[in-house]
Amino acid sequence: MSYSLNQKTLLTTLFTLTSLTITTSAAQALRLKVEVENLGPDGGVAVTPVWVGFHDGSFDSYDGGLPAERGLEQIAEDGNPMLISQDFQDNLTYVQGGVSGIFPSDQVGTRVDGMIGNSAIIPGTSAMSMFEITPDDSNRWFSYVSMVLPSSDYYIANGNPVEWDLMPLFSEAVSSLSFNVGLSGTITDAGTEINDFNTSAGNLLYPGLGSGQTEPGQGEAENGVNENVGDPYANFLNQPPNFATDFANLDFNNETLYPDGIARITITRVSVPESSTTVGLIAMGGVFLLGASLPKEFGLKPGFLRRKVFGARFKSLSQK
Ligand SMILES: [Ca+2]
Ligand SMILES: [Ca+2]
Ligand SMILES: [Ca+2]
Ligand SMILES: [Ca+2]
Repeated sequence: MSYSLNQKTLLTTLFTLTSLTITTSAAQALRLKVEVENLGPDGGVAVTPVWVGFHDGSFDSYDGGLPAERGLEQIAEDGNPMLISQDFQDNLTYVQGGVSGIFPSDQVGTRVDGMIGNSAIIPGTSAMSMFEITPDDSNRWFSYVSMVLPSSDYYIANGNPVEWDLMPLFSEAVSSLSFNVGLSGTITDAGTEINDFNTSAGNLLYPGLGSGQTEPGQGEAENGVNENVGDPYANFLNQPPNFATDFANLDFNNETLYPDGIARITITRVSVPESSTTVGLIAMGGVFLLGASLPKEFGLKPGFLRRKVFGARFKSLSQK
């Protein structure tokens, strides 16, 4: 095939522009791997796929002593991150000026969020996802929320929006950040659902606990506030006989059983993305993992959306 001079000029120009686009996006985005490992003992508590968000410090998921807002309630009761993700992407926050509610935030730049894992992360297992973030103030602070299983509305989360600073990763002072979550005394009851094994979630992971809830949102309203959990299952209704002995390893506040908390989160700086196409794929990955993470009662088989939309390539990028 031959080209006229003008065609050659046009092709050269297009190539140069494409290269510029790729170079620009490569310089702006930072790829991070976020891994969650369940550190609990055999028969210990599991966590639902972990919702994570990167923001400018303006997203506060909860305050102890205040009521839980809608997205936190949904993930704390059903492990479903759809609402918290939507509110996060809409630049909202759940606490402002010492009051809980649905408030617009003053987020500067674009928030990034997504999920780690697509099913319960049980003791001895881990899950990871890749994220493309902007390494400046807009994505400087890391937040996480995940339901503790089995429970009616227990969760782990950072209530302080500026607890986890990624600036040391951005500046390359360190290549990874690692911290333990769900340490004794820090697990929270959302105060939205009465603690009851007849309507709790995650029971099927623990034979002998009964079937628990059969659809999302099942359980009596508690009308309470976010509060740290004391004796984990002491106030659960419909406790099976021999609960204390048969399910002893569920006591997440026992520091002998959980010396390092329930889980460890590790955020690692991976590499500069190869092209703007890769950036787009991974940015969407978080969204589709939301679909893939939905429990069976939502009518979606795990991985359905992921396979349908991205095929094997997306799987290799986002999951292990
Ligand atoms: Ca807070
Ligand atoms: Ca509820
Ligand atoms: Ca409760
Ligand atoms: Ca429930």
